[in-house]
Amino acid sequence: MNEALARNLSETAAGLDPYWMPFSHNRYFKRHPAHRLLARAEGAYYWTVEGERLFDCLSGLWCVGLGHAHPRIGAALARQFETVDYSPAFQMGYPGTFRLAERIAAMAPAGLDHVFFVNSGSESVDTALKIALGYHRMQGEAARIRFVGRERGYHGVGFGGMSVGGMVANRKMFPSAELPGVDHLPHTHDPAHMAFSRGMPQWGAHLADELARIVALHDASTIAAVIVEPMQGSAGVIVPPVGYLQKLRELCTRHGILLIFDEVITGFGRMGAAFGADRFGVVPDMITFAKSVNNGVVPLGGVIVRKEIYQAFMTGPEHAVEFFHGYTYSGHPMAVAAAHATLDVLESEGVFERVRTLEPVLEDAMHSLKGERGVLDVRNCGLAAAFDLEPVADRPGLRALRVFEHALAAGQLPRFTGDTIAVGPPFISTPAEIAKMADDLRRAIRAAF
Ligand code: PXG
Ligand code: PLP
Repeated sequence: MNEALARNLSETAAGLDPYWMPFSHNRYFKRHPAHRLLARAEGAYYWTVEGERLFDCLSGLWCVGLGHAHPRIGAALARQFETVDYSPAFQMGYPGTFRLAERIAAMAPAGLDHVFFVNSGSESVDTALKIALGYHRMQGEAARIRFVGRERGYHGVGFGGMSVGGMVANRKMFPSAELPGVDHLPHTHDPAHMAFSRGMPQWGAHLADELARIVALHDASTIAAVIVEPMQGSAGVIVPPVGYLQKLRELCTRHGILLIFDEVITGFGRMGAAFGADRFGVVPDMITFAKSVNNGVVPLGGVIVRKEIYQAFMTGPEHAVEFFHGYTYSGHPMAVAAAHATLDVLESEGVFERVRTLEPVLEDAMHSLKGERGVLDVRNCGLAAAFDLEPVADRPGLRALRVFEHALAAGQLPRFTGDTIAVGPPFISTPAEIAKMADDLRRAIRAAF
C-alpha cells in the first residue's frame, strides 16, 4: 500500500471495510484508524501513514528481532527471486531447503536432528501433533491418542493447536471442533506467590505434578504427547517456575510420552539462546518454531524432531510416501533464503549474546513500573516482558486499550491483550531505546488511570 492510498483509506472509513482483520476489534479499528496504519518500517521503528515514528516494542508480533528492512535479508531475497522463486515441495527438492534443515538441526539441542517445514506457527503445531500420533502408531502404540496442553497456552488457531491451547476466547466458539481426548495442565501464574518476580519464579514447580494425576487418570498408554510453550508468550509472558520444565521432562520420559516445546516465540534468539530448551536446560522430543527463524520476512515455520521419531516413519517400501502431510509452500525457497540470511546474522553478529546483555536492561526498565497506580504484576524473561493492569470495572480489556492508545501517541507500539501489555523489543534495540520505551509506557499508564 502506498502512502497516499493509505492516507486516503484512513480518511475513508468505508475503504477499510472489506478487510476482515485477524484477532482485532474490526469495528473499533475502522472507526479509529488514526495512528494505526503503518506505511513504512526500518530498523526498530515503524512510521504511520500520518508520518509518526513508532518504536516496535514487540518486534512486529514477536518476529522481527533483527529489525525491519535488514539489508542482508533484503539482498538474499532479491537474489533468490532471480534464482528460484518457487519449487514444488512434494517429490522435488530445492538444495537451499536441505541446507537450511541441516543448519537448524545443528543449532538444535543434541538428538533433535530432522526438520519438517511449514509456513506458520499454527501449522507447526498441527504438524507436530500429527507426527506424535503417527510416531506412536508406527511404534505399535496406536492407542496413544490423547494430548495434554496447558491452561492459557497458545498454540495457534488450527483445530489441533486450538484444542491443546488454553485460551477460552479462542476455543469457546468451536467446541464441536476440538480434538477429543485433550487435558490441560494448570497454568503457572499465581500473583499471590510470584507477583513482580524477576525472571523465573521460585514457586510453582509442583504444578507439573498435575501431569502425574492426568497419567494416573487415563493411563500413560493412551497419551501421545504433552505440548507447552517453555515460556508462555501470548498469555502475557508467563515464565516457567524454577524446576517446572524439568519435572515435565522426567514425567514424559518415565511414561513414554513425547514432550513438545512450542518455541514459536522463544526460538531463534528471544531467550538469549537458540532455543528456550537451551535457556531452560530441558530437551524436548520436538520443537515447533516460526517467526524469528527468518525475521518474519516471509512466512516460515517448522518442526524439529528427534532422530528416533523420523526413523520410526522410515519403514515400508522405499518408493512409498512415508508421511502423508505437507504444504504447497513447505520449505518455500524465498522463506528459506530469508532464513539463511537471518541465521547468518544471528551467528556472525553475536545476537544471542546481545540479547543476554539487554535482558537485565529490560528487566530493570520494566520492573521500574512496579508501584505505578494500577500495575498488578510485572514479569520478564529473555527479551520479553509484560505487566498486568487493574481492569476498568465491568469493561475487561478497556484499560489496556487506553494504555495502548496513550503509548501510540507517545511513539511506542506495544502489544495489548486482555488487560495485559507485553513487550519483546528487537534484538537490535539500544539500552536507551529500552529505557525510553519503559518511560513512555509509564506515562501511558498514568494517563489511563
Ligand atoms: N505457537 C506459539 C507459542 C505462538 O506464540 C503460534 C503457535 C501460532 O503461530 P502463527 O504463525 O500461526 O500465528 C504462536 C503465535 C502475541 C501474539 O501478541 C502471539 C502470536 C501471534 C500473534 C500475536 O503474543 N503467537
Ligand atoms: N485446498 C485446495 C483445493 C488445494 O488444492 C490445496 C493444495 O493443493 C489446499 C487446499 C492446501 O493448500 P496448502 O498446500 O497451501 O496448505
